[in-house]
Amino acid sequence: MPASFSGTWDMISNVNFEGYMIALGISSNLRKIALKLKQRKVIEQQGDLFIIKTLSTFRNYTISFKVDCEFQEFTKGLDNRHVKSLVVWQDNKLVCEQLGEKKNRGWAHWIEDDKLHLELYCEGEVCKQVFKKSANE
Ligand code: 1AG
Repeated sequence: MPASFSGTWDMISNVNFEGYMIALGISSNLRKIALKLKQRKVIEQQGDLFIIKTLSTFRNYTISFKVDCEFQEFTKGLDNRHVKSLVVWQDNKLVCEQLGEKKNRGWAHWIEDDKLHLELYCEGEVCKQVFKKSANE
């Protein structure tokens, strides 16, 4: 059993978010705002059921899914695309494939050294984010 992802996680690093956003076609004005944000993840996990909230002072984004069950995702407030998403376990990694207009798009979450790791993929760009458990829990 992988470690529980549940909890509130605060961003401590964000590498190549710019490259990922360029691959998604985000405008330079929006990228400038987005780059400054300290994102927070609030995750509720019950077995294979997940609610993942990405919070910031500028915009919030929430998805909910069950592992191994395909779902339609609309990336509202991000790049505003419709994708067909599927999240699976690959060992202790939660891996999502987002099928749509953009090639090789998806992400992977895992827990390592009490930190929440996230890689975001789009058309060969990789953004690496790390979050630590919030001080409030
Ligand atoms: C994700 O994580 C990404 C969640 O699905 C949001 C993270 C980065 C933003 C993605 C693209 C940038 C597009 C536009 C920039 C505008 C606003 C930035 C707002 C950032 C906070 C919402 C995987 C998983 C949950 O953790 O979906």
